[in-house]
Amino acid sequence: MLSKDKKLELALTANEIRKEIIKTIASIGVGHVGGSLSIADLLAVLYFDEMRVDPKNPKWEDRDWLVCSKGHAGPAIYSALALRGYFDKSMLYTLNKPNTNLPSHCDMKKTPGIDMTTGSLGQGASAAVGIAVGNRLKGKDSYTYLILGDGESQEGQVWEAALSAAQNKLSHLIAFLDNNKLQIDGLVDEVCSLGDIVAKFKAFGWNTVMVDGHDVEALHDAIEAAKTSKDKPSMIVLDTIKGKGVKKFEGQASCHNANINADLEKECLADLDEIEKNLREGK
Ligand SMILES: Cc1ncc(C[n+]2csc(CCOP(=O)(O)OP(=O)(O)O)c2C)c(N)n1
Ligand SMILES: [Mg+2]
Repeated sequence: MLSKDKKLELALTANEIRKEIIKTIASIGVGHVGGSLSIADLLAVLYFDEMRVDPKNPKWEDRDWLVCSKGHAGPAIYSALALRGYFDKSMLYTLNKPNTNLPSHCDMKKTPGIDMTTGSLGQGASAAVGIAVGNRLKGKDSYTYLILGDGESQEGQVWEAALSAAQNKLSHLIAFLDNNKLQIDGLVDEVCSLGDIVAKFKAFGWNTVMVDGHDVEALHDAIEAAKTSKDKPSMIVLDTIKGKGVKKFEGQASCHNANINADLEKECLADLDEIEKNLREGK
């Protein structure tokens, strides 16, 4: 459970992350907006509540690690990192521009706070397993967090990693599957359905639950429960909406990699301002 104040604070932070996602993508005119907006609530809970990190010392040996395997959601991670104080917000507006340290997909050699380079779908799952094994070998109690897409989970590599995590009893690996029902070409169910994804991860030997991925309290509670696991990795399946927060984008396959011009930016920010107002008024 979260206090009422903390719940409001995290929901407002998620909304701020969404605003930064819109502004940074609008600054270059195009980007992976849909799958960035769908994980904003998760990132608020991770970076502003659950994760043991030090923004002034991003490589701190005792930190918790985050692998965003759906590396095209870079703009979401960068927005969260900037708000958390890893770097100045002004850097966000270099997104994907020449010589930037914020390429559209996550790059651990460029961005403070990025723990693994990702973008080739599926690979982050194996990397997270390796990081979790490595931290355990070093005697660390750090958690490794992993964010997967639902379309991404059609990759065979995700399931090899899932087997390996269970075999190695990686209780400090906590994964999230952003079940926003859409991939590039349309509905995941129509392209190649994941079926009963909760049952599948359970069958692979993971603690598995499904939660509302836009409810900061449900996310917090699920992560706290996952932290009590003794011998299994945990998979928290997030019931989410691609493009969450912007009326024009919500549930639209076309928001995967969308153009945002100045007019659309204003429209998106107006939607998010309305959400902020409602949150502050307790609606
Ligand atoms: C191995 C690989 N194949 C294809 C791509 C191109 N690609 C980038 S994002 C994407 C769709 C991913 O869908 P999903 O995981 O559902 O992402 P989200 O809805 O969260 O944006 C694809 C096919 C890639 N990055 N890597
Ligand atoms: Mg998806």
